[in-house]
Amino acid sequence: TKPTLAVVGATGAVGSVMLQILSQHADIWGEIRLLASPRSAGRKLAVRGEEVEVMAISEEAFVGVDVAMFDVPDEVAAHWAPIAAALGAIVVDNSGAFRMDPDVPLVVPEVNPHAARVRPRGIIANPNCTTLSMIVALGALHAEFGLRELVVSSYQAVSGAGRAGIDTLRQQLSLVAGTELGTKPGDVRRVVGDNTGPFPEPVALNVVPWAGSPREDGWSSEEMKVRDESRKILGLPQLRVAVTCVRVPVVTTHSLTVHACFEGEVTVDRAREILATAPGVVLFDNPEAGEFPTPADVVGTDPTWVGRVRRALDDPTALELFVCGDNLRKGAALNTAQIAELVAEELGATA
Ligand code: 11C
Repeated sequence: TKPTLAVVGATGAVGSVMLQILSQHADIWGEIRLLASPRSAGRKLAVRGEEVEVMAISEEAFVGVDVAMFDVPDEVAAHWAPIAAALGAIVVDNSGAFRMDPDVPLVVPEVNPHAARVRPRGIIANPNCTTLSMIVALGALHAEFGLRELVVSSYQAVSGAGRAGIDTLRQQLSLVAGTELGTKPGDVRRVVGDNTGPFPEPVALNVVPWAGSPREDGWSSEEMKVRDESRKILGLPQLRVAVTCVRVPVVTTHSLTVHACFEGEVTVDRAREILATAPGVVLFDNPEAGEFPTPADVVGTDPTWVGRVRRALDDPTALELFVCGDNLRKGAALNTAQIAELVAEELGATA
């Protein structure tokens, strides 16, 4: 019999992409249960071409579930994932609640698939969307060149902050459209008012050098996640990471500039070969023809797109890259689904 899957957080921005992906991928699942907060219970959502009624999360709802994909706030995951695991489900969790737990593997199937098999708590964590938007490309380069240091800046889409982030950007864009705003200090802020949603500053006509919540010494939670998670996924606990996370007025697809330093000298030709052949990576790099990835083209696609590959001018061991990845697909729903499929395969499921 095919395994039973639960999608927990089915109504969110990531949850709805999970349902699209389940409808597009090989149909390896038996029953698919959709779970969400009691507020969303009773709604009907389409998956695999059928309408399925959303149930409120409860212990009973997890009985008989083999694999559960979670996309809910950290505190909800912290409460319900262990309950689902105790009831026999293998949980694939996209919150930040378990990622750094030493008894929970943090998995990117193209980089460290073997890690998914060792899961003493019955929970596998899915990385943060910013880490995921670059790590497949970096994992491929690391396998050949040996990564020593990363310096990255992110250009993060508003859907990283869920439906509230998308709604906020759309409302702000409608307030500034057709105006001459953006020419005087504070003019955008005065029109947007308090309507900054999950962001500390207006995001329309702006860039905001902040994502997440404050951590020690001026760092943001998002920046700490990029550092901690990259180290864990690549198995490099001492990796030197410098990172600045920035929000930009893009709906979906995170971008990053990456300065990656390796153990020895690198060549652009070999780096391009690696990127062009790595599973899950598309090399799109011909600036003279105007070809490099941008969020407007990458959104809705699965791979990590890489362009602007250059060797650092002042360091023959370093590469400069520009990377884009759909933060709701590979950055969240797709990677979660890929992990769930690895587990299903281990349980003997076939399409
Ligand atoms: C953002 N990456 O773009 C964040 C959202 O740890 O999964 C995802 C937070 C997380 O705002």
